[in-house]
Amino acid sequence: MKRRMSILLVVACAAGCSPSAELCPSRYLNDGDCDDGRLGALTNLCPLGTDEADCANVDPTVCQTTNDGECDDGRPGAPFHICAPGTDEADCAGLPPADADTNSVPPE
Ligand SMILES: [Ca+2]
Ligand SMILES: [Ca+2]
Repeated sequence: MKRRMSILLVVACAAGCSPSAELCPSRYLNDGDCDDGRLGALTNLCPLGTDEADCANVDPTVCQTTNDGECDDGRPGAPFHICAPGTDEADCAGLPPADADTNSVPPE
């Protein structure tokens, strides 16, 4: 029974492991780092809302990834959006400033 389940998981993953998978890999659960990509998270390795144990006490107004060399505050051109607009100024200096008016509203 156990063996069959693990094979099934491998097949399902091979068919399409994508960021939209519903589960956070167990290695990222309860590791003390918020990994589900919400504002204030340390990483976005897990789908939003799947790392509740580690993310419960995260302050969404505090960027944990400042000065890591990657812009994380979701402004236009930023590769990541795990920090509130304007909170990763150190890494986002070369990009246009975050604009609260247009930040979360896609064009059209
Ligand atoms: Ca975690
Ligand atoms: Ca950063």
